Amino acid sequence: MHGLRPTLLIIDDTPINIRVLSELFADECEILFATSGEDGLRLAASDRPDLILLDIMMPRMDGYEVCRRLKSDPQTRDIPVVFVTALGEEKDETQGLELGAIDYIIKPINPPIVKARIRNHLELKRHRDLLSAMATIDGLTGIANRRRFDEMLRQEWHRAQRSGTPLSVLMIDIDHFKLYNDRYGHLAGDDCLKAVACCMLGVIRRPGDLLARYGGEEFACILSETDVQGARKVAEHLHQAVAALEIPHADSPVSPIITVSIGFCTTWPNGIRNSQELVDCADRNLYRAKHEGRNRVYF
Ligand code: GH3
Ligand code: MG
Ligand code: MG
Ligand code: MG
Repeated sequence: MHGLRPTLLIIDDTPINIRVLSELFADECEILFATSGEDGLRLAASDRPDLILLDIMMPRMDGYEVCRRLKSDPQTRDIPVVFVTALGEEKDETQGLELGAIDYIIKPINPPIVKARIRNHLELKRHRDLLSAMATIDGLTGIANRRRFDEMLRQEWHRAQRSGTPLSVLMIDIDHFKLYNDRYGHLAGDDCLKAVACCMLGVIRRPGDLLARYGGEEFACILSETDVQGARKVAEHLHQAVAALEIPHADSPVSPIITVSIGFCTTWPNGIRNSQELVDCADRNLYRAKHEGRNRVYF
């Protein structure tokens, strides 16, 4: 969804058809169009529209083939496709729906009905996008959750393997947080987690990097294309930024304010063979940071 208005991609080789459909939706959608299947596929991949209106009879590549390709590409698979076509036989419609289209509209169209149907499909799409966004967000802090972390780590691991660039993972754990809850109460503990997450998010701003709540009072961070020196800078920045919040923690044995311990690991030169080893190594370093007195970075 780009901004507030959904984006509609119209693929049809006949310009007058594109015009009719564009005018029908111009007041509630951003309109993209293509006059060939090939151009339509390119636009679908680059602009990720919310819905595609697809003609069937087109030279070179017909709408069925376009739909087949859209549905076989992970990047475009989830975009709902609605056929809008003059082919009105039962076998045509069956084929369209079997290819994964959510609807099949036969020309000449009835504008108010088409408008209402597409509006309903867009509403469903909006709900689906919202659900999938919620499935990757931590409910308390609003940052990415463990599921999102695992998913992105897998992607970044493969990207780093392909490009030969380093990849770093940081594990961050609040020091003596049980004592904080004991002293200030669980609700204050929740507020503290939110403040720490928000503050660290202000540090992890580079596109391609990710800060996630890994569980409880533990956070994890993926730094793509980042070597040991780069990761160390970020870790120290995070460590200082949390301290700068100056959240009182009167019972902490290491400091009168909330602090974090951070362990990190970089793929190279540590001979890391897979993404799990990278996390395990960062976790071992976090353990060492704790063991050596907390409130520090270890790598
Ligand atoms: P250490 O310095 O070794 O990490 O000590 P710690 O007390 O932080 O670690 P420990 O694992 O013993 O305790 C973690 C605490 O974090 C206990 C748990 O109640 C608290 N915690 C985990 N998740 C939440 C949460 O969502 N809200 C609140 N308020 N507390 C949480
Ligand atoms: Mg046509
Ligand atoms: Mg802790
Ligand atoms: Mg912990």
